[in-house]
Amino acid sequence: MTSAKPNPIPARMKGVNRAEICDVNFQEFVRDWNGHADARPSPDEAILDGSALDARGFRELFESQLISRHLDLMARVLRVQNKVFYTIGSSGHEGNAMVARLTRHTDPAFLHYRSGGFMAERFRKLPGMDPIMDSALSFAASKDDPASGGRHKVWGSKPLWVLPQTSTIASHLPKAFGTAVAIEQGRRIGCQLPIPDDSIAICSFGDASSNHATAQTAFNAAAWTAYQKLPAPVLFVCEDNGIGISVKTPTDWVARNFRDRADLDYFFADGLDLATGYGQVQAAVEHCRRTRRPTFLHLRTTRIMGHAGTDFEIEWRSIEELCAVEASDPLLRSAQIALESGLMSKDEILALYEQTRGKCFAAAEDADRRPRLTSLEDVMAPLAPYTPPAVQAEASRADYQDKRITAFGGEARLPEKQAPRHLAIHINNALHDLFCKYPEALLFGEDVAQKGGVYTVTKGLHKAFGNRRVFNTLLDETIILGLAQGYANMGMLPVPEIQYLAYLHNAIDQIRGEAASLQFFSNDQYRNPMVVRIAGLGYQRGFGGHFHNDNSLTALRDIPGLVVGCPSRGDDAAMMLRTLAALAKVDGRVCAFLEPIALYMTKDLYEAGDGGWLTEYPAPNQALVVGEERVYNPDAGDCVIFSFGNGIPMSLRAARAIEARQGWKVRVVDLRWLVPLNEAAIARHAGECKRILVVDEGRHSAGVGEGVITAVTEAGHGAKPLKRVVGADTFTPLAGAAFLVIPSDDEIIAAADALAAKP
Ligand SMILES: Cc1ncc(C[n+]2csc(CCOP(=O)(O)OP(=O)(O)O)c2C)c(N)n1
Ligand SMILES: [Mg+2]
Repeated sequence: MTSAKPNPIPARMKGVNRAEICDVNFQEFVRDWNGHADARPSPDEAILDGSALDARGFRELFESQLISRHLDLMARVLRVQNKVFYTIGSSGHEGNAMVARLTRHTDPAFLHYRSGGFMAERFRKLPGMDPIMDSALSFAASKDDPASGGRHKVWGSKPLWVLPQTSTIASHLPKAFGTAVAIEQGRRIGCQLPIPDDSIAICSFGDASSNHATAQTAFNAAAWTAYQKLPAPVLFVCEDNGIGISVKTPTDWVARNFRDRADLDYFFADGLDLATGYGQVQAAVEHCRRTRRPTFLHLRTTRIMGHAGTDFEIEWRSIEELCAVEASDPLLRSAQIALESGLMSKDEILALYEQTRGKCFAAAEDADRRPRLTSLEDVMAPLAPYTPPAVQAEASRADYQDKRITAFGGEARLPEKQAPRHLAIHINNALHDLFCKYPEALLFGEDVAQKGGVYTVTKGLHKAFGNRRVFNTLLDETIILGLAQGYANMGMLPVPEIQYLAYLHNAIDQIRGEAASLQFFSNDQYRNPMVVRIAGLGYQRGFGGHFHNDNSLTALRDIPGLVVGCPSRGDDAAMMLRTLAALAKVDGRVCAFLEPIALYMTKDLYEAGDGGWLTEYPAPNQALVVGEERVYNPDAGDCVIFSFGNGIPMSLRAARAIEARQGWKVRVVDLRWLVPLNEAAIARHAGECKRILVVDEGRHSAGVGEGVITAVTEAGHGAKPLKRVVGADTFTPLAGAAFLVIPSDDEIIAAADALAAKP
């Protein structure tokens, strides 16, 4: 008896360069094929018996697959020559081209980095576009890259509605869900959508990514929505290749995890076989478009050529396993279909293969000769557009008087005609105004609707503007911010609320990595303007602990392009809100409005009953200038106190005491705009005053105060007597102990004493 031995693996197959091996495999497979070929089908005939795909469709999909493959092969070769700067490829995933074929170019798409086949196929939807050259320019980080202008290798296109993604896995799912919801909501609030009303949002991702919290929350939110019979036409496409970098997904895990989820409708499609998979993908797409329900398309793929060019799989996987994976290459199956159906001869396939290779290399060489980004100015150009005159004009535009009169219940009840009020009331009034001014504005978050927010700041808005514009979300900050991006993508003005600053942090990537980066990575072709309201900072009496008194805004300070405003009084808040909304509308900016909770109800400044912190409501044509500080006692020059938020009333009280103790005249500067800091203004005040105090209610490390002192020092005023009064590097404890960790009036006065003691 002879025992069956596995065929030995030929030496050629044991090479390190798996791209080269897959390349040769394809050619050998075609050359060695000796099956039966049917008579050539006509273009409208099914490519194989029983297939939903016709011959014309197959031929085009096959071409898209080959484009995607050769872009990968080209990248592997030219990376080592420094002509290409990205090698994460789509090889093994090319079947995702079917999803593109079966959807429209106006269905917004948020793509996995392996969705090259999808991209190549979507290019067919508009005449005159060149998938190879456009992609090559992105691979080469060329300034001419139509997607990102050379800032990253992204799948992106303005005309094709592919919004470029970062490579943080799963981070795009919440905004894809948000976009799906926005497609429906836009119509309901009478907002003209930039795409057809029956569009769906598409979002692709890997199997490992499907486990990520950010992905899971998007699935959950979609199901939560569908459960309530609300439409959420999002097509989640899980490109399941069974592995994430080097970690295998347990066999059948994706099916097991998603097949039976309530209100997330599961479809499977074989992405390795166009003839079989096409009808399966079609069923999923049609279901999503028709039912407007969240749909999970489990697309079988494989991963060949490793995670990226730097992943030498041969070092950590057995050669047998590697060869088995490579044998499942969907391009081999496509070649087989082309041959068996009689659609193409071996020579035709090989010629198409080489011709596509030639085009990819030629495009890459051409791209390499194009200019790259060579100046910092160029790099940053789309990051934070700012057109001051237009923003100012928009901020002070007050052509909605009739609507406000209705909203406030009559001319006599307009807020500017009322007695001075405190911060919470003015924010509430300003939000009413904002909603009159922008019919496309939406306010949403936790408890913001009927209850009017935990501090009643949004009270009355739900009643005045209705469910469709003011609504509670499910309890998830990531989704709140994902929704915001979706609404913005569809042309609305989202005003999401984060209930407490402490709860921003679990979701901050939605601002840091996603919203704030869209203009950058799309070369300002896509914008997701929004005004995120965040209640925060410390000093609350009788309510508290860390989570309601988080005083660290460091996480917001270094987000490129973000604008953070923090009003300390009601009139500033109203005018700041108008400016932030204008900045969002005019320049597409992502803005944060940090509301100091402890000042919401503050009425007095120096002593009980003085009403010193009440302000008049500014008429709707008044707005702040971005970056402009408020100066108290501008002629004083003995000492300047820089501060913001709660620090302002404290500093004003302390200034009075300091004037009495030291005989100084004290200037107090409310920075108001915390990101970016107005360094020129800080330098000017520091230059005009003899001594400098910085009052920062944030933490000792990495707080706003550090930025102020840096600006002072860099402007050459570092030698002046200077002191910082700042919170401690600790979490905030409960009850009265909270006041031990944050600055107080007395500490400011003591700091001035210390300055006075300096020569
Ligand atoms: C939030 C986050 N964590 C980690 C990574 C690093 N990373 C990049 S791709 C990847 C694996 C993803 O696997 P899968 O979702 O299956 O996609 P595939 O690459 O297999 O197509 C990891 C861990 C990342 N990009 N983002
Ligand atoms: Mg995977």
